[in-house]
Formats: sequence, structure tokens, C-alpha cells
Amino acid sequence: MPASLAFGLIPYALGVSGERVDVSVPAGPPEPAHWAGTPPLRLIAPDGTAVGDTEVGLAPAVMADLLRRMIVARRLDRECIALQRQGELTVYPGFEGQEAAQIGSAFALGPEDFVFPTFRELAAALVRGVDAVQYLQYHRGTWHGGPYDPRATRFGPISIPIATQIAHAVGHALGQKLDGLSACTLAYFGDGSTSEGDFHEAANMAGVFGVPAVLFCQNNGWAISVPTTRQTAGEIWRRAEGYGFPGVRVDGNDVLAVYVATRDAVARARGGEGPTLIEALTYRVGAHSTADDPGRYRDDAEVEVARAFDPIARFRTWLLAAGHVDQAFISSCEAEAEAFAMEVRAGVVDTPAPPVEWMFDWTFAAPSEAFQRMRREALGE
Ligand SMILES: Cc1ncc(C[n+]2csc(CCOP(=O)(O)OP(=O)(O)O)c2C)c(N)n1
Repeated sequence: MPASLAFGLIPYALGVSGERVDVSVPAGPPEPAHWAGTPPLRLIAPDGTAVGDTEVGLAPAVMADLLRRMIVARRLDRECIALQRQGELTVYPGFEGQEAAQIGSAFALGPEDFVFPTFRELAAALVRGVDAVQYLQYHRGTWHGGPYDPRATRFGPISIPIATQIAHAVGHALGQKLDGLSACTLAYFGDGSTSEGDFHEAANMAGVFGVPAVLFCQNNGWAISVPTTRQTAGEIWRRAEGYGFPGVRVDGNDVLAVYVATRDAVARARGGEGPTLIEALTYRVGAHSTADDPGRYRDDAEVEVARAFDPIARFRTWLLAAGHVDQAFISSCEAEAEAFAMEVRAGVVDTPAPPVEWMFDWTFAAPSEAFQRMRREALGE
């Protein structure tokens, strides 16, 4: 029997003469199923030890700030779920487990770059300086897209129709190129979105026109109840080759690796070298949204496997060991996160319902007579 035939979890196989051959893999937890295949770019291993060059051009204080942002974002995410359960938000899609993918990538952008998000990028929005209370008005149902100013923050409106924002991003990037600007446009999307025609059309156009865009896929293992392993038979990052530009696979739970992959892709875009597709391997620890019950389709054991790859624990371990932070710093981050979550909660709860006429006022530039009649009826005029 060839030595390559291992038996389940038994860390040895039988050699050609029947002797035991050690085929145990290096110590470490089993990876989530959708991480199989090509090893991703990784600088820090799940246990917090460096496995790549962690000199990425960020000062220790800046790296500590990345950890702070992840801690603050996670605490707010959990508060948002509590707010929804208490009836203060209508529905909310959590991002727990995806903090490194979002913060590492958004952090690599400059103020002149532009982001086209899905509905799950609150952590990236915070990096861009979007006001959390304003952002959450979308989920409170008091505004269509969050009253933050996409032009000021260079963070576009939340996009619910999956993959549509990729086409918007590519169009925006093409416009920037035609205007002769040296700026990059980044589109976030999930693994499920890559099965949409919009993804193909946008990626194809990005390649043909060589637009300055980063197509950033957070492969979190699930598209509601469809696992990545049933979403696509190939590896997402490899699709870039078919469109004529580079693809990168990165450990999306390694914030430094995500930062480096995105920074390099942004530099390519700004330098006129065209788009890059990044597949960040991550995991959606929570439900798809507060309207979802993952217990209907996914085994809790799978979530436990993924927890061993937690992005915050990993980076915290490495930063502590490197002497870049101490326990007091982490405690201060947690205290800040708590205070911020309470501040955002108060802001959300205090948000008044908008005037009824708003839903009429900003729908049509030239409202029809029938539409104007509806407006008068709704306002009792
Ligand atoms: C065009 C379109 N089809 C279907 C839906 C319903 N829907 C909402 S989220 C989602 C799955 C998205 O999965 P993925 O792209 O992997 O992103 P994730 O939710 O995991 O962040 C679907 C099918 C939608 N919003 N838009």
C-alpha cells in the first residue's frame, strides 16, 4: 500500500512492506473545508507565530492600531445583533470572523480611493471614517442607503443585490482612468457573488479596459445556506487568469497578509497596471443575517474548527509576543470598544423616523401626476 494512503485521522500509513510510515502533518488545527487547495499568502500562522516577513512597512504602533480597530469592530458587530434582537434594527448581517479581511484591506486604501461595499462591510466602513450611526440607519429602516456621504467618505452605499456593485466599481474605475486620475476602486463581494453574471461581466470589462480596480472577494465559506464547496468547483482567485489579470489567494484571517495583498494590488492599479482579483479565505462565524438560522444547514462543529483561525486572537498573540502591545493596551482597546458600542447604541435608538415625504421627495426627478397624488394622499393634503 502506498505511503500516501493515510487512514482518516490516524497519523501514519502503511508503507510498501507493511511498515508504519509517519505522514502526520505539522501541528495545527484542521482548516475550514473551503480553504483547501492552493496555500494562501500567510504571514502569521493561526497560532500567532510568524511564518512570513512581518516587516510590511507598518510601524508597531500602526499594527497595534489594526488590532484596536478589529476589537472595536467586533464589539460593535455584536451590539448590532443585540439591537436587532431588541427591535431597534430591522435586520442586520454580522461580520464576526471577517474583521481582518475587511480592516486589512480597507486600511491599505488611500483617501482618494473608492469602495463599493456589499451589506456586510461595516468594519471596512469604520476604517473609511463612515459614521456608524448613520450607516446603521439603513438597517434601522430610516434611510435607503445610510445618510453618510459616499463622496466625502469615498465609501459607496450598501448594496443588497449581490454582485451589482462590482459592475459599478469597474465603471467607476474606468471613469477614473479616463479622467487620468491615479486612484483605485475596490469592490467587496462574497463567494456566492462570483456565481452571478454581474461578476463575470464586471471582471471581463475590468480586464479588457485595464481599469484601476481591486476585486476583493471575502470567501467566508457560505452564501446563506450554500457552502463554497458547492458554489464553485474551482478556486476563485484562479478565475483572474481567464480575464487576463492577476489573482491572489490570501489568508483572510491574517490581517497583515490581507494588508500586503491589497496594498500591492492598489499599487498596481494606481500605477496603470490594471485590476487584481483577491480571494481572501475567511469564515462567517455567525448567521448570514439576523433573519437566518444557520443551525438549519450547518454543523456547529464546523464553526468550532473555524474559531481556531480567529483573526483577532491570532494577531493579538503575535503582537504580544513581538512586544508591540501589552495587556494594558488590549484592555484599553476593549474599554474603548465597549464605550463606542454604547455610544452607537444610543445614537441608533435616538434616531427619529424620517418625515414621510422623504420617500416621495427623492424617488423621481420629475414625478408623474399619479405619483404626486399618492404623495398628497399619504400626507393627508
Ligand atoms: C441578485 C441577488 N440575488 C439573490 C439575493 C439574495 N441573497 C442575499 S445575500 C445572498 C448570498 C450572498 O453570498 P455571498 O456573495 O457569498 O456573500 P455573503 O453573504 O456570504 O457575505 C443571497 C443569495 C440578493 N440579495 N441579490
